[in-house]
Amino acid sequence: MNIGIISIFPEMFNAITKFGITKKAIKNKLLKFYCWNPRKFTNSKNFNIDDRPYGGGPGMLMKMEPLQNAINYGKKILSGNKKIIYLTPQGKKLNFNKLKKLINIKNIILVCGRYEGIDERLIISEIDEEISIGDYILSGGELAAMILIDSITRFIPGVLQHKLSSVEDSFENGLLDYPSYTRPRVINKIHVPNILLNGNHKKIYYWRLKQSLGRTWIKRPDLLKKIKLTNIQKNLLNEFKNEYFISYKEK
Ligand code: 4HQ
Repeated sequence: MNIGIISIFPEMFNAITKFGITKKAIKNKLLKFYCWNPRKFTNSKNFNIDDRPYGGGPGMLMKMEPLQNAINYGKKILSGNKKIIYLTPQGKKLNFNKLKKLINIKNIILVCGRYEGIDERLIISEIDEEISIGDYILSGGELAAMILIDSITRFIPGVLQHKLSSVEDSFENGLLDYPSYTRPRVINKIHVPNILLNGNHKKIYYWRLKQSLGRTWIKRPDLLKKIKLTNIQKNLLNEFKNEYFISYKEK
């Protein structure tokens, strides 16, 4: 997968290219990363990339021409199917399903806006899709782009060594993760659940699935409404609920 960034702050992307799984994916050539700075694609003599909005009002807009030139340059370099994405609160909300669709695209170009945004005509003529990371305002599209890149990289085959089974992987089954523990066995008088110490993998598997279901039911009931549970899952969740109500009565 190739990802091209259009941004006037390319150094910000060191946060993903120099650390962690994303760095490793680039090193192993599973992800190829490009960055094009609109400032290098200006024809004006003072390298202006912003200008005042027609009609007045506060703030500046990114000019169309440098962005357009940078996008065209990127399109020339990348071969194969492409999608030009603009990060904006106007876009469709990024989620698991969206990422799964994007992973099939060979080249993604992410346009990062600054200031009050970009000239509307760039959206009309160049942008294939608008994506938002949430209902709040950032000071630029860069952080949003990095969130998209970080989360999509985890889906690239070969990036995660421990390919989790579909039941265990959170969100693959639409559920939250089960609780996890590492040494020591007791911290602040809180014990690691005994079942995890017995080495009975079948029991552990069902315990974890039950915890996943229970947690989702408590913390994100909205997620539970979106999926169809198997009979086994329904039974496990009922067990969880009964135990939960019993422990509630005891308190
Ligand atoms: N911005 N999800 C304004 C966002 C944003 C978001 C990016 C702020 C674009 C011009 N992007 N610039 N929320 O708030 O993606």
